Amino acid sequence: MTAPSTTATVTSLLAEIADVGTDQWRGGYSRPVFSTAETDLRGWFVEQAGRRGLDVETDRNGIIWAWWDTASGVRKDTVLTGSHLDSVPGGGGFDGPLGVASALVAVDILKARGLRPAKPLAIAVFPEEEGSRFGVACLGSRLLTGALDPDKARSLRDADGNTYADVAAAGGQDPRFIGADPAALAQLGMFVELHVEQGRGLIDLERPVAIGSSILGHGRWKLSFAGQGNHAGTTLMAGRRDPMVAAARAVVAIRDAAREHRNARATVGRLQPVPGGTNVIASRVDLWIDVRHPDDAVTAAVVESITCRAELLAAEEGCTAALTVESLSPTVHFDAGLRDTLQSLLPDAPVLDTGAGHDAGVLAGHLPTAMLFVRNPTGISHSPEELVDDADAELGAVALADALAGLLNGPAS
Ligand code: HGY
Ligand code: MN
Ligand code: MN
Repeated sequence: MTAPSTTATVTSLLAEIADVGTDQWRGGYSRPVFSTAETDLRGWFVEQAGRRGLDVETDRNGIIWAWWDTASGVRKDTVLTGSHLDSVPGGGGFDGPLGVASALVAVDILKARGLRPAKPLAIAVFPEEEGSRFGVACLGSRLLTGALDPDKARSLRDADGNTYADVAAAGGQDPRFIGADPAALAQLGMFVELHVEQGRGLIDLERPVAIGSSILGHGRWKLSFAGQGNHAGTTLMAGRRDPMVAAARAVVAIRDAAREHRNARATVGRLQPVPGGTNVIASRVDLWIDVRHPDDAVTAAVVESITCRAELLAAEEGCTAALTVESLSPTVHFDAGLRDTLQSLLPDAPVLDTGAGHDAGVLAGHLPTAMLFVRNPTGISHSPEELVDDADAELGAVALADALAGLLNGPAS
């Protein structure tokens, strides 16, 4: 792996956006799609890509494409890389932006090496990968691939009740034209996404970079408890139908349901009482559940168990419970051929699975897809404690450049 002769490094690029979307209350970053912060990051990427002579365009789904075209200008068999710029609330600075910054530096490295790609190279920035604003993970790549119905997307609402359609329109994206884009997919030959590792695999293996093998199946459900809202002071405890008590019991029951299956994970990270007053017994409480397991049938069994427990404890509290699915992603195994090619190009990189979802998991159903992971010395993610050491960040970009070089001049997929 030869280091680049350009000035930009992954660390210097990430330093340029280090102040964008900082969250003083939660810590870390809050960069929801169509927020000022995320819009600023998109502008930053467009400027960086333009500075590298890439041909930049934003499509009708809000995906930004930065093209390094061949002399012919024909966009076929493209080697695609990239990631996302949006974050979870109070997230780290590497989940998403590391893959985007590494892609820019990989282009610098390949240009510095004098590469004349035999196929086009493109960097994509996918919007709303986290699903933090509108609830559906990988919204941009799901629209691109037709995995998300455009009408459903247009009607998704954020916590303030704003629809995706209205927010997109205000952000300059015409919501009438979102939806499957087979012409865009037809230009692509393969996708390699570099991402910060969201776990401890590379810490334990003492390696800086890994190749991805699979993504754990995962889904999101909304569980709503309805009861009787009332005054906190004039309502005796006997006879209350308090959905907050039902929800609190459900959070423990959800943990217990996951514990019954080895390797299952179930998380409640978000709970919203309505109306949410200190001196008010809630009339409704919504909570969201993230369930994951390598076997999709086990994920379904955990959700079934949660449903039964929720209905039972709701009845005991004089409330009702309703569960609705928000998004579902089956376990994805990356393309074995592409994974093997990456192993031959990066012989020092071990192969790791991941429990985190990615746009690569969505695209994997449509073209050969792979991932590279860069060591995170804290092993923590979706938190301000997420970290990548400077040296590993640069090694990740060089590994991506080596992988892309091999793929750009390899056989057509
Ligand atoms: O939730 C996930 O697994 C990913 O970080 N969006
Ligand atoms: Mn991510
Ligand atoms: Mn994430």
